[in-house]
Amino acid sequence: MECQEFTVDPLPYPYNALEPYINEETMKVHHDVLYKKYVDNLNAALKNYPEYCGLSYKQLILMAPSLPQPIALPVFNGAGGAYNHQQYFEMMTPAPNGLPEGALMAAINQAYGSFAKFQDIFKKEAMAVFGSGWTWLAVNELGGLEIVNTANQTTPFTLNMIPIICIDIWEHAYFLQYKAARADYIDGWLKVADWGKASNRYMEIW
Ligand code: MN3
Repeated sequence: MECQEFTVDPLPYPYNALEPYINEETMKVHHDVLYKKYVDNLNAALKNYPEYCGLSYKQLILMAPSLPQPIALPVFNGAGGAYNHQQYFEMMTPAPNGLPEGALMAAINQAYGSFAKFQDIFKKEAMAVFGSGWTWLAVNELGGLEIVNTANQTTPFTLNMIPIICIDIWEHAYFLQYKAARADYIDGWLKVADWGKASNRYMEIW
């Protein structure tokens, strides 16, 4: 039986739907070219290794260090890049409700004092990413909320954390529109972050 290859998730909204916060040109290149490249690279790495057929991104990421040497790094980077981008595009929305809900809102208030304070800290962390990487809201091993940065295409899974929502801090995510103004891009992302979906995901963890 032929192994089912990984595929690019279609954008759940039109390319221009996040304007003015993230423009159409950025979304087209980011989704259709850069995200796709990670999926293609992963499929290419696994092509001659049918024994790993059917595994999820998470499973592949976690087992990557113990995979045969020629594919260990390509699988780690490919599955990580594919997963991270899948999350990034899925967790933005042209119709944001602005605020987390229910248990996630309660946990944010408890951990950070208020959603406004949380957003300030999240932005500071995202500004502090050196080189290419991601900023996440995640749940740590103790069940607590944590804002964490990951380098390149590393995911929170490697840190034993469960991802809730993420922002791509690679320059390709904003340079076409914002040039070097990362702070403005982060402000824009905060306008389109899907806190409704994040709230649902947080509920599903427990
Ligand atoms: Mn990217």
